[in-house]
Amino acid sequence: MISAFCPTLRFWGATVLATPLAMAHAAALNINVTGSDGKPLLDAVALLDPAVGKAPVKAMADVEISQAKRQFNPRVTLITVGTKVTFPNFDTVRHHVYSFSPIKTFELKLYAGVPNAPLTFDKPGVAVLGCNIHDTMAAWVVVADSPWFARSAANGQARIEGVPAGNYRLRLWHAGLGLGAEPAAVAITIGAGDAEHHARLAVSAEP
Ligand SMILES: [Cu+2]
Repeated sequence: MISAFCPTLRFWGATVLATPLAMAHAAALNINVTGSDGKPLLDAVALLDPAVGKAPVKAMADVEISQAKRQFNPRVTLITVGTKVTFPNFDTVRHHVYSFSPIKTFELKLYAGVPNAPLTFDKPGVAVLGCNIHDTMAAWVVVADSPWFARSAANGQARIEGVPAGNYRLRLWHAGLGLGAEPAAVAITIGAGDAEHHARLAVSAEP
């Protein structure tokens, strides 16, 4: 009995010492995202909002959307409100990056290298980026107004860590859904342990 009990005590001692008090009951939400065909979906975005009120967010540092081989990299960028983004061009051709999206309308006129000033994304939502010269170039910037978010990997898994116990609404987005076609938010309760959620999105092909 004693030998089984002592390691537990040590485990809890280490956990409490290493973690701020407010995070003591934080857990993770694992989301498994598939498309219409049931296969794992890459680059789906999961945002967790408190059921009541808003949680403060901090701007992120050193975010870059580059252009190389006439493509944006990454294609989907997930940032918090207030984050500045730079758009370095590593191609020898010039690009002309723009967005007509209401959350961030801009134009970086025909340029090579790195434009002088980064752009600040100060409203939540999704901005669709294109290039005036190369029609096939497309990228998306998802701006989160919650500190709890994740993007799915190629295996369809997204993991939101450090979520305090409580009630939340989970929102999901994917570029293949088209504007305004996101599924309704889902109620999620986070307790002491990690939670799991499976979502099947009406996405039939990569955009
Ligand atoms: Cu271009």
